[in-house]
Order: sequence, then C-alpha cells, then structure tokens
Amino acid sequence: MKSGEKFRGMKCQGIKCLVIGSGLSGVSAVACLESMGAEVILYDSNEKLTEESLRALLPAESKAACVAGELPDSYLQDVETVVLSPGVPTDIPLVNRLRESRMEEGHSMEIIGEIELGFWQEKGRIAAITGTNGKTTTTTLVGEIMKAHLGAENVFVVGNIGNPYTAESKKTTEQSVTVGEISSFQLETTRTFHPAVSAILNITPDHLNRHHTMEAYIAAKENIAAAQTKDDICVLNYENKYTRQFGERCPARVVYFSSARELEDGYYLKGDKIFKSISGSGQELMDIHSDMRLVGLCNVENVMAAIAIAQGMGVPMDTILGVIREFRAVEHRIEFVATKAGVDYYNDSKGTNPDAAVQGIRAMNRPTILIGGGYDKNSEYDEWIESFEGKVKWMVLIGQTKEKIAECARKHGFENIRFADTFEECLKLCTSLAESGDAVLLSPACASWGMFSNYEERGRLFKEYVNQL
Ligand code: UMA
Repeated sequence: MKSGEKFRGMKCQGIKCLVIGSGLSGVSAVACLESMGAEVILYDSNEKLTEESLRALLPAESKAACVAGELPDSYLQDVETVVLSPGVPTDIPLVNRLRESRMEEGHSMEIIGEIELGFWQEKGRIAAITGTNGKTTTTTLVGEIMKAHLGAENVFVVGNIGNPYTAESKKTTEQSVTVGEISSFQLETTRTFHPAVSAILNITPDHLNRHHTMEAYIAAKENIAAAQTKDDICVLNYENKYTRQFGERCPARVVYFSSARELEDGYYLKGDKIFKSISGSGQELMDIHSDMRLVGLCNVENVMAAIAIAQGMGVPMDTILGVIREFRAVEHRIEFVATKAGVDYYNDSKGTNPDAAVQGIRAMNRPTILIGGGYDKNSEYDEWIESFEGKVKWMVLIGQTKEKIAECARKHGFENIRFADTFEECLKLCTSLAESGDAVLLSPACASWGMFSNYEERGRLFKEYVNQL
C-alpha cells in the first residue's frame, strides 16, 4: 500500500458529504464520515421512508441531515464527496446529475462507494475476493485461516458478506488483515482500493440488469486488481475463460488454480488430491475427501483459491490445511438442514443465479424436488435446466421469474412443473411431492428481492419450516 493512501481519510475533515442509501452500508458510511470530521447528508430515494425514520437508524449523537424521497438541489451545493451504497446503480438520474454538475463546474466532487471509503481508513493489509460464485465460502474460509494465524482480534471479515467495511476499517492496525468479499456492485465505485492479495474466483453471467453488458460486469470484477502492482498477488481461475484472459493483462503477479489440469506453477486438482506446483514440480497438499468437509467441485475450487490467497498473505501451509480440515459449509450454501420422513432438506438460498444453482443440483445424489424462481435479473436459465440430468423430479416455482423459467424448462423437455403464489404454499407443496429417499433443495437461481428482504431471510424461513415438520 502506498503510504499516502492510508491517510486519505483526513481529506474528509470539515467537508460536505452525501451518502446515498440508508441500508447497512449507508448507515455505516455516515458514522465513518462523521468520525473523520465530515458534515454528512444521508439520502434515501425510498418515498416510504421519512426524515424521522432515517434519523432513527443513526446514533443519537449523529448530526447528519436526513432526506427521503426527492432530494432538493439545495442539498447538493458544496457537496465534495458522494458515497454510494452498493445497491445504488451508478447510472441513475441523480448520480448522472451529480457527475455532470461536477464536470460542468470544474468542481472537485468525488463519487465513490462504501468500500473505497473504508479503504481510506485502512492501516493493515487486505485480501479481497470477488467472483460470480464462491465468494462467501472462500471469504469465510480465508477469514478463519487468517484468524488461526494472527488471532481473531487482528482479522476483520467485511464487505458483501454482510458486514460493511466502514464498520471495521477504523479498528484496523499495521498488524491486522482485512478479508473482504467484494461484489461487482461494490467494485464499480472503488478508486484506490488496494489489496495485497486479490482473487477472482470465476465470472459467469449475473447481475446483467444492473451492469447491462457482460463486458461491464467483467470490467467491474477486474477492478479488484486495478490498484495492484507486481508486488501484489492476484489469484485467478485457470478454467474460466474470462479470468484466464485477465491473467494476461493483470497488473499484479498472477497465481492460477485449476480443477481440470496440472499447472506448471499454481494449485491444481489431480484425481482426488490438491497439489501445489512450482516450476513443474508438484507437491501433494491434501485429499479432497478425507481432508475436506465441504462437498462439490465448486468447493474444491474455493479451497484451492483460499490456499493460494492465504499463502500469498504469508500463512504457513500447516496452519492453512489444519483450518480446511475443520471447515464446514457456510449458511445458505448447499447447507444440509435436516432429514424429515426420509427426505433430506438442503438450503441453497445463496444460489441466486443460474450458475450457482447448477452447483446446487450437482451436489445432489438423489431424486430432487427443486424450489426455483424469484427476482428477475435478466438471467438465462438454459444451462441450469440442462444440469437437471434426470435428477430433478419436480420443480416448484415462485416469484417474478416463474413463468420465464417454466417456459425455458418446457423448451428443454422438462414438464414436471408446479407453481406457488407464496413461499408457504411452495414449501407445503414440496413436502407433499417428496417421498422417502428424495431431497428437497431450495436453490432458486434468482435473487430473493420482491418476496424477501434478502437471501438470508429466504433461507432462514426455509430452515424454520423444515425444522418444524
Ligand atoms: N436506495 C436508494 N436509491 C437507489 C437504490 C437504493 O436510495 O437507487 C436505497 C434503498 O431504498 C435502501 C438502500 O439504498 O434503503 C439499500 O442499500 P443497499 O442495497 O446497498 O443495501 P445495504 O443494506 O447497504 O447492503 C449492501 C449490499 N447490498 C447489495 O449489494 C444490494 C449487501 O449485499 C452487503 O452485504 C452490505 O451492503 C454490506 O456490505 C447483499 C447482496 O445482495 C448481500 N449483494 C449482491 C449479491 O450478493 O448478489 C451483490
């Protein structure tokens, strides 16, 4: 990290800042900016919110102005820094207006995201992980490895995982390590964010309603390494065409992992073993059955990435392998819930896009009743349906995308489709369709928005229902 970057937070002293979005990130960003001496406006475009409801989200000592609904122009005068929450698209009219006014007036307004703001207070080293799928598992695993190495008090696990960076960045020290799960939404608005080790686990189509094109989505992901140099490391998946291509122009030193071939340098899977190779000389590290509690090829890739990241952060191999041996699946990711009347229930609520949901199906080893559907992110469902391979007995569809998915399934010759209007109706239907020896899998291939506040709520309600059966 360049030394100047560490003290960028001082730039906020006495300046006027606008925070857009009053979710977890926005509320945390306000506290962070106020602690740096800034004068803050918290704005949320949701017309159902009020000045009072926003104020109630902030600590009593906060002096931030709160505005909900329309934002009068008078508030924009003299604003120097705008902090966007991850869920705020960077091309909405308000942000375009701010960007244009900045250009017209030659004014020094800076538009950043919450991750960039967190970085302004960072004092330690960062391991940052992105990718369409596997981010949460890999981030959690790297967090556990770093804690085993440095002690829990020296490790901060932040970002898309549900813990805003700005809630922790002030506590960082020269000895600490921040492990960040960083989404494409967050990477659209980083500027100087500089991890010592970054990783892009894979890139497959997702969030195209937000990024519009695959090129823009890929560019956002690649931004994770934009401030890195050859003194830093970027861990990439050799078996994903986008990440492999990025390796050729990545500003950091690249370390590849592969689940399909032996690499001259890097980490690879051969048979049931993971190897580390240096200049063509492979050293066996572990067995994917006896040394791992996680299941599925996607998790073998996550484990290889975690080993590469942790080694890049200087953790000894013995410590890394010891943590991997004990590590279990994270909540909502192909998570076994319970067996009821001979039926195994799995919660894969984190299967929020078709590619993630394919991994959910692959991990099933019995006839499966699948719950799909939710918020429409302009995804295509063909590969997901093709991955059923006779394993899915029934698909029960919910949410905005149910007709679109049904149409795609019928096109591929899959007709065993049922619809449900509510989640409760869907769960009861699954229980009635399942016979002893089957599995019920919640792996919807869609975001939860529209029916639930987030995928965690969807997964939690599923688990509550199953546990009450
Ligand atoms: N809002 C506006 N204007 C807009 C859009 C939204 O004012 O144009 C307001 C909304 O009215 C709402 C607030 O912004 O009040 C919500 O902000 P947000 O969506 O950024 O939500 P946060 O609570 O701050 O959560 C965000 C991440 N959310 C998203 O990226 C959508 C969380 O990731 C993350 O855990 C959290 O920051 C902490 O870093 C969630 C997610 O769904 C889990 N991520 C996507 C995914 O994993 O697929 C990327």
